[in-house]
Amino acid sequence: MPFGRAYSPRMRVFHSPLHLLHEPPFEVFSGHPGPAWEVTARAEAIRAALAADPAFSLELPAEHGLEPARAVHDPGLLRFLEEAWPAWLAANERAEALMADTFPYPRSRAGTRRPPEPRAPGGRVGYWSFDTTSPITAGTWIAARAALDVALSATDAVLAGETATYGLCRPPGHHAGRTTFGGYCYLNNAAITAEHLLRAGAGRVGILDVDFHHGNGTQEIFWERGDVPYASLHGDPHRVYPYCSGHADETGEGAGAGATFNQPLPAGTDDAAYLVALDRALDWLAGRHDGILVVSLGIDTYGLDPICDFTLTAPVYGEVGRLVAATGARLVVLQEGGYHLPHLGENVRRWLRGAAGLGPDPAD
Ligand code: OKP
Ligand code: ZN
Repeated sequence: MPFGRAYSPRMRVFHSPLHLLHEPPFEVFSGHPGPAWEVTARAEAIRAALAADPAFSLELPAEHGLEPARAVHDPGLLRFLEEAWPAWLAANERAEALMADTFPYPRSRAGTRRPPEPRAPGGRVGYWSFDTTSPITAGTWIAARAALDVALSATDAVLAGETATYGLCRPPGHHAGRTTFGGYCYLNNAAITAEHLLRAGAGRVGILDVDFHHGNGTQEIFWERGDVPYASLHGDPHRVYPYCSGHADETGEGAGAGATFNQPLPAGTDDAAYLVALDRALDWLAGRHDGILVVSLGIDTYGLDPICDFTLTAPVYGEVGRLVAATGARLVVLQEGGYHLPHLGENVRRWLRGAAGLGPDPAD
């Protein structure tokens, strides 16, 4: 195994100020154009909470280039994300954001040929995206690449010997698929991380997705693969976004048959019910990986989250972190969602303190 032994007394946290360049001005959801929920203040709140706690050391990421992303995403998607803003700007002098109005939906052209990628930026964006919550703005590509560098730097630290590291990724990643972006996500940080670990010789890499939403992109990327088992607990897609994936009978196909585990949960899921579901997910993952878990960490399971409907309380995050670390796996923890700004940083801090075996801060 290519792992080193460089232990740090403090948990290494990676973050990048470049996320500030991604400021989606709006999203369209449930028929309403409204303010974006995925805002810069989210990552700033998390960074501030961790910076104030001596248990964590904050570091900037190292640049990794696009090769790791190419191992997961279609080169056409990466090319589009890179070119989209300049092309849109050239065609629209006062452009605020780029978002699709048309999706080349496969069923609407059944029996006809697969359409070529459109040339107009306004058509191209629908070719590579799947929803109306993820505008592209001037700094989106830079921020998405920085979030990936954050994830990969956290990963390299684990490969060098750390037991658990945290990547403060923004924008998040688990909704982005091989050929599609959406759900506030442009590059799938967790999936690229898992692939990066595989290529470093880590053996099978498990992904535990505890964001409120199903990680449809991550599931799709590893659907037919047995080397990256994916377990997710999330709001039931019969009720909530992303609506079309995350049902319990989705378990993978081909070489990936049985390597996907979904637990859809009802509205109002509380701490006790959540811990039961977590226990099942950890049981399922046990023995399916070779000692490293990538965690897609969402705090949108919180009772006060403005766009989700579980009722978790702050102390449970410490317990979840503790239980995940108690599996004995090394952890690369990557930030996904979480939208109640006043408590977001504290809840992430509790999770990570639990994972570091520290228990809650006596000041809490
Ligand atoms: C991203 B992540 C509800 C807005 C929902 C889409 C949700 C994307 C979630 N008012 N918008 O998994 O937290
Ligand atoms: Zn979420």
